[in-house]
Parts: sequence; C-alpha cells; structure tokens
Amino acid sequence: MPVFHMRHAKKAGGKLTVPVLVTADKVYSDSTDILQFANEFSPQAGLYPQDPELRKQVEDFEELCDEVLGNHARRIIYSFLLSQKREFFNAFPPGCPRGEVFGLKLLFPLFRMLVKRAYKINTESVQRSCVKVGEVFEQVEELLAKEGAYLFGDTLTAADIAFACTSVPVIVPDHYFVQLPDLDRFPQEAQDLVRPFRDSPAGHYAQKLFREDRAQVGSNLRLKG
Ligand SMILES: N[C@@H](CCC(=O)N[C@@H](CS)C(=O)NCC(=O)O)C(=O)O
Repeated sequence: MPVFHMRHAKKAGGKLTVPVLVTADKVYSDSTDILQFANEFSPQAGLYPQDPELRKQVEDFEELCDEVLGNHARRIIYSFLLSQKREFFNAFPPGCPRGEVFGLKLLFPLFRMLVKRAYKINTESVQRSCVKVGEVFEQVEELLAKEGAYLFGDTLTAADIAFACTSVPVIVPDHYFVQLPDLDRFPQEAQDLVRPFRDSPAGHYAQKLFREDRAQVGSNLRLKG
C-alpha cells in the first residue's frame, strides 16, 4: 500500500519508489533501468529498436511518460480518490497486506494531507495536469497515424509499455492485472475528468495494449502480497 511501499522498496535495496527489480547481481530501482535490463537480458523481445535514431526516440518517449505523463495522471486520479475513501481502497488488489490496509485506513486523513501537498493538488494544478496529459495523448495519436501497429513501428517497444502503464490512472483499463474499480461508480466530476482520456484514440490504444499485448506476456504474472 502507498507509504508502506517505501519500507519494502528500501528493504529490497531500492529507493523510495516502486517498481524495484532485484536480480542475482544488482538491484534496479527505476522503471527505465528495469526496461534497459530487460532489453539486455532478452534482446530478441525488441524492447528497444536496433536503429540508433529510432532507439533514441523510444528512449525519449519512455522518459516523457515516466517524468510527465505518470506524475500528471497520478495527480488527476488522486485529486478525486483522496476524497473518496471507499473507492480509494477498492482500487487496491485484495492481496494487499491487511496490516497495511488497516494502517492506511487509520492514517488516511494524514495521508490525504501529505499526498495533497506532495502532488500540489488544487483546482488549477489539476486543470494544468489535464492539459499536460492531453498533450502526451496527442503525441501518441500522431505516432499512431504513422505506419506500424505500435508507437514506433511494427513491434511493441519500451515506449508502448511506458505509455500504457503511466496512463493507467486516467484510462482505468478494463483488462488490468487487478480488477480496478468500476468507473461508473466514480462521482460524476471524476468521470468527467477521466472519460475524455479513456475514450480517446490514445486511450483505446492503451486499453488494447492491456487487453491483447499484456494478455500474451502477462498471463502467468501474479501479484505477490
Ligand atoms: N521514475 C520512477 C518513478 C516511480 C514512481 O513514481 N512510482 C510510484 C508508483 S507508480 C511511486 O512509487 N510513488 C510513491 C512515491 O513517490 O513515494 C520510475 O520510473 O521507476
């Protein structure tokens, strides 16, 4: 659960964020490093193109998702989930440690205050985040208009994975590795924020990545408590 994740990340040898990947030789504490490791481990998967120019484009786009899309999308979802305690807790999988769920429920007012402060959440900042997310979505749509079934050509790359994962808060995909709360049960104001992203061509593309591509590689992935 949020907050408690810091202890787990640290204990695994990482920093304060997740994901953390622990291998026999090294600990990777940033998703970019994890993708680069996965590429070296399994180059045939083609996460990064061979062509240096194309590879740079994929790396830049992955960075954009990581640094811009992820943060703004999280601010948007937090802006309403923090005032919807029940929906907030429904957004986490049933396998989460019960002690952490209990602890966070108890500390929720403090957590809400800290997250609001950390993400600088207010009406203007949320509007700004919607614009930022919209700009990345537009970029995705321009890339999709080019040749190839994926963002950068005919194969799934790190750019597609980064886009799908960092857009989750504003897409609320139907086919995720855990059952996310039903968007219809969110307050109208929250639905109005999320639906334009979810229903856009870029949003449909992210949904498709989870529904079809993730299903192929992730069918035996399970979240460990
Ligand atoms: N640049 C980092 C960002 C990771 C990140 O922000 N992860 C979120 C969860 S998706 C997190 O741990 N947030 C809690 C925090 O920042 O303490 C990466 O790509 O791994």
